[in-house]
Amino acid sequence: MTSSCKIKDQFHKFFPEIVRCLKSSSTLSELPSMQLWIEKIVEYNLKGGKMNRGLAVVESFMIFKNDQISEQDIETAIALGWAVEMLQAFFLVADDIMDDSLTRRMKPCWYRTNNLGVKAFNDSILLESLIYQILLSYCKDRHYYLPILELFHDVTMRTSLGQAMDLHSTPDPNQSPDLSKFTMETYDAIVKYKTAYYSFYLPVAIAMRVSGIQDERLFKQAEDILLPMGRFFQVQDDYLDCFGDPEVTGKIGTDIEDGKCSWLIVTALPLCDSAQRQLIETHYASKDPSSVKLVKSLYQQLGIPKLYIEYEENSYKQLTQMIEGIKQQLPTSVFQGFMEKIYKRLN
Ligand code: GPP
Ligand code: MG
Ligand code: MG
Ligand code: MG
Repeated sequence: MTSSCKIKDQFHKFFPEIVRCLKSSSTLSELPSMQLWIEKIVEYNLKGGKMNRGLAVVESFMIFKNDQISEQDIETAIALGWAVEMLQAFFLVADDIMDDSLTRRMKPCWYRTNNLGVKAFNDSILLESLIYQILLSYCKDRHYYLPILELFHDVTMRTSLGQAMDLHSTPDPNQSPDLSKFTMETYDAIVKYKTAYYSFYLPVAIAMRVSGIQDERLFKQAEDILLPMGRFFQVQDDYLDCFGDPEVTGKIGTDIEDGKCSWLIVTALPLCDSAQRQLIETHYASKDPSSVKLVKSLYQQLGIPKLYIEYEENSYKQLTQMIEGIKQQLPTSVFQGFMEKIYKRLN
């Protein structure tokens, strides 16, 4: 087994331990039915994904620490990786309600199961609270407990600000979209906050804290690479929402229907003539499948798929150069490893 397969295997094997630990918390001792409910939410919403974020905590930690690692250290890093996956589950349960999505990880979205509907909103709060149970159980006495706690709080705030900007850029139901909101500047702000901090900066920053790194300049240098990498990842997500295969992505796209400020629309608008702009005014943000089809064929006509491939290749080169630029200060394999996982991804 290669070392990355071994880490993956160890990470997955630890999941039942996390569930056991959460169920046995003293807060739940008088609530057996809630122990079962928590097990059910966690099983449904933490499994079946790529686990890139959680695994990145463990893989980065092992690189930062190099060879002086105890089994107990690895276990703590794995538990923190699961805390990041818990944060992700919290966001996804809530995001799918807000985006009116249908499927996630090849299954119906959680809010579409068990007759939940908006009641699933409470489960997203439960998932969030479980992050802090994991931190308490696995690192309360460590010197990095407080910095990591603050990191989760800060990143949650930034992500919900990004989500707010994402939601505010979409039109009200049955209204035509305000196309002046769909600029690259707005897009950059949305995706930096809603995706990059929690998906890229958070896992690496946790690994740095656990490895004992305290120099704030190093955190800044890591952030300067990880935020653009997060943007790159969200551009891919936007592309796959429209042109990906739901059998591979595990989710049916909704960005056109929702009227999202996506990379595709902000790239398309400056290329439109007035008739094409009118088509977008009329058909963007409509749930009608024939409208969605028209917008997709306009994207094709404007050559958006080709522009996407160029963007992906250029960004990869640029990010690789940026990673090279910090090799005296931070191990490049942390960043390059993350990059290789997402370049040319189809899911
Ligand atoms: C990705 O947006 C961003 C998130 C999932 C963060 C949500 C934040 C909250 C505070 C709830 P997306 O809607 O494009 O993701 P997906 O395509 O996976 O639905
Ligand atoms: Mg969504
Ligand atoms: Mg969303
Ligand atoms: Mg998306």
